[in-house]
Amino acid sequence: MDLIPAPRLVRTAPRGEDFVLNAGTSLDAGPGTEGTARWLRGALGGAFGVDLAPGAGGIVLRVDGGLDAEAYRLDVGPERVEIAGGDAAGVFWGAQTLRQLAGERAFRRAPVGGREARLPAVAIEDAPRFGWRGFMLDVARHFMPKDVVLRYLDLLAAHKLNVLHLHLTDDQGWRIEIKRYPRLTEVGAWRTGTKVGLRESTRFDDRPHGGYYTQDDIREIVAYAAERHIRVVPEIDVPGHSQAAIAAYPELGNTDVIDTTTLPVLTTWGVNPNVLAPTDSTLRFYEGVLEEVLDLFPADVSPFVHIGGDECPKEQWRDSKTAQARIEELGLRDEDELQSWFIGHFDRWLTERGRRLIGWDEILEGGLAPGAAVSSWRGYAGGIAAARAGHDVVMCPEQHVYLDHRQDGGPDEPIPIGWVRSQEDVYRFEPVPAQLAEEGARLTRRVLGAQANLWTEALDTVRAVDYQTFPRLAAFAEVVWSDLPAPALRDHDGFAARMTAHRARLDALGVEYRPPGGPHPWQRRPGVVGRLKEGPPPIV
Ligand code: TNX
Repeated sequence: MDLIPAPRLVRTAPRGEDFVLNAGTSLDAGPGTEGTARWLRGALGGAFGVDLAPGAGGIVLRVDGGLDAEAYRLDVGPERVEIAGGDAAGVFWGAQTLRQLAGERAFRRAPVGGREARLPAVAIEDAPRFGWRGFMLDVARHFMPKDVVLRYLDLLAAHKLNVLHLHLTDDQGWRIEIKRYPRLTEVGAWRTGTKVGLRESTRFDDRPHGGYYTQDDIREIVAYAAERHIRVVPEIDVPGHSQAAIAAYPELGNTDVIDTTTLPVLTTWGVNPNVLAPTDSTLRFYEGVLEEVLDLFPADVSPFVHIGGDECPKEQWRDSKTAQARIEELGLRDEDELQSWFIGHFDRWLTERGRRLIGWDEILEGGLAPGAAVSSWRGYAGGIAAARAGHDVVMCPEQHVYLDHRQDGGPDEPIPIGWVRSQEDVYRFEPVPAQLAEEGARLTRRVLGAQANLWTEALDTVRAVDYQTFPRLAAFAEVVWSDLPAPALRDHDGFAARMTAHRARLDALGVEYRPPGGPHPWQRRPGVVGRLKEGPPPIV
């Protein structure tokens, strides 16, 4: 059956009879399963040209309060297929497994080779290891049209991932319409050109790049995600990575240090010294932004709001009389504490509105705000420190799950970045570091889950995004969903064997993953300079 991610328990019936799905198959959807019924009719209805009309027997969907949240049972017999989920999400994850049982043709949008599918007789019991099974897509560095985001939501659902973190703002672009500040998108959503490659690369295209999501686009994305039991976590990055906003509203920058009116939306990459001014007017401006963000991302869909906090160089604050006056007035020790004050402000502001702040692990520096959760990206250390201090953590160490990093050490990888992280490396990623596990369940529980992050400095098309993301996201999905043993004991050979069937599913979906033998000629980018890190990544 080659299911990915692997379920906890699979019992096959050796002489059991297959279930035949065809035009006569009915769908019996119990209370709370209507969304999954809609999804099944769309997916299987398209793939096999069947109606799945309401009726008894056939495919039966039920919520069963006796099961845990997100857990499901799937029973396939000759007469009926029953999915029982602990909640609506559990039923939906069961339906994803059902689709895999129906074969690769179930991943196409119209029938090829007949309007019938055979599902093997089987009994499955399944539940996720973590509640936060995330993927971050950087739509700021290269904008990805709305359709790409919706397609990725489908791909996440197919892998039982349930969080999409959208990196919506950065130096190189602002991607979300904010009605009260129209220049954020009029000016901030596009740049005049783009540096091709990283660091030492001297190549620029002279091609304008841009795009943004209207508020209705965002509402559609959020609703589409919710229908698939995926939470969308918006990221508005402050106080660093903000040059697109400063280009639109120069008063947001450190105007007593540089002439911010000349700052363009950035066309290059890297850590950027042009950061927000730590003033009351900047805070008010971003409260205005966040008010609209909260309206677009309702609390029940997305309690967490990501405010970035990463890579904020402090030179301008050191040189700024205004920033220094602020430090003195607040009785702070240094610029790190000033950043902590900045983040703390939004922690309180979000908490007052029933939300939770999450930020990159730099928000630990200068003191972590009381309600904050941490995306631990520079390694495990930030996450461990945060968990010990009683904070929730999402593990996304760049040493393991940065999907912009190259998949192979050979010369053919397109614009090679970072360390070599193969499918097998990702398969052996462990979200709960030994130090925390040893300290017991109280700390282990602080690890909400993990996230694979895709930064797009070098990825200018959905094709390039597919290449970096797959097959590794499938390995990641199994890490966060399945009950795998310790990394060294994981059966990667077995996983790789199942990936043969899974690649056929990805082919049917039209995903341009990296082939096991290396990139197709058209997936290479000969001559474009990347940014390598050599050797095995240090585990920190
Ligand atoms: C670090 S991860 C960044 C990003 C870059 C990424 C490239 C993080 C919070 N900041 O701005 O895109 O490295 O790998």
